[in-house]
Amino acid sequence: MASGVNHGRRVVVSWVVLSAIATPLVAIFLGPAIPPGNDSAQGSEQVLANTWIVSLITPVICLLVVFFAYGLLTFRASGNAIVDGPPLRNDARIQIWWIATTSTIVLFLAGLGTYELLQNGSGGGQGPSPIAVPSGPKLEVQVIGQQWQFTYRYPTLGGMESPQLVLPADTDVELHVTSLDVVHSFWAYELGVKADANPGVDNVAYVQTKEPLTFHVRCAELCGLWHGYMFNNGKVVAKSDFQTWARAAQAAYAPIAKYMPVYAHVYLPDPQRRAG
Ligand SMILES: [Cu+2]
Repeated sequence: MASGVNHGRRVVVSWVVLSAIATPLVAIFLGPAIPPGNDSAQGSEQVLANTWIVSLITPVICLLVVFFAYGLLTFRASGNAIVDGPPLRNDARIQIWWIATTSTIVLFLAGLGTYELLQNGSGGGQGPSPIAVPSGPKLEVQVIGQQWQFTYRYPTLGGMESPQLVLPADTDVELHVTSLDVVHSFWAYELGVKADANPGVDNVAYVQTKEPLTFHVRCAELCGLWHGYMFNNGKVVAKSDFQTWARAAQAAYAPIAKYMPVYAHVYLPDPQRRAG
């Protein structure tokens, strides 16, 4: 423009000011409020990753908003004049800056995600042989999907089955997720765990519990007529309460134990014994 106004500087200053205000607000108030919350180690990792992501994209969004708003307000044509400015092409400095910045952001987030995955394993299900296995002892619990409820088996408690997922607090848990019929998805929302339950597949997911709480379990894969009713509550309880619960549940389970298949990581019908 002939007015001598430095539009580029105005845009940059507005962008820096807006970003300096918005980014801390997003990092402090929005990021930590994003689900699933801090009720497990994996949940906390997801909250941390989400906080980084929304904080890093805030300046990018601010730039787009400022650039768009400034362009609309400043270069608005008046009257009936249809005038176009000179075309702008290829600013090498801006292109290099843009590519370097966005590449750095993407690589940083990939590095952060990989580091977190290797630290605590994933609550997302990593197939039968996970790359990232948390160190230390783990309580094995099997999640079995079937139309239309989840049941849970505890191999360290004699292969006992329970209709409710009960876990001890402050414990590393190794979930083995499978299905007896169609594809389901085990989703323990507050624990930050969601893993596909496929027939014939042992899908391993990890969760490190924290404080006692009641959490929601839902099926997250359309699995038939009553999919919408495939939910119940699970519980994280104090370690001593877990022992008490386990003894009571084992006693309740005892009469049907002899009808149950031996604990295994998948349960498929024996093809030699098909009824035809
Ligand atoms: Cu379902």
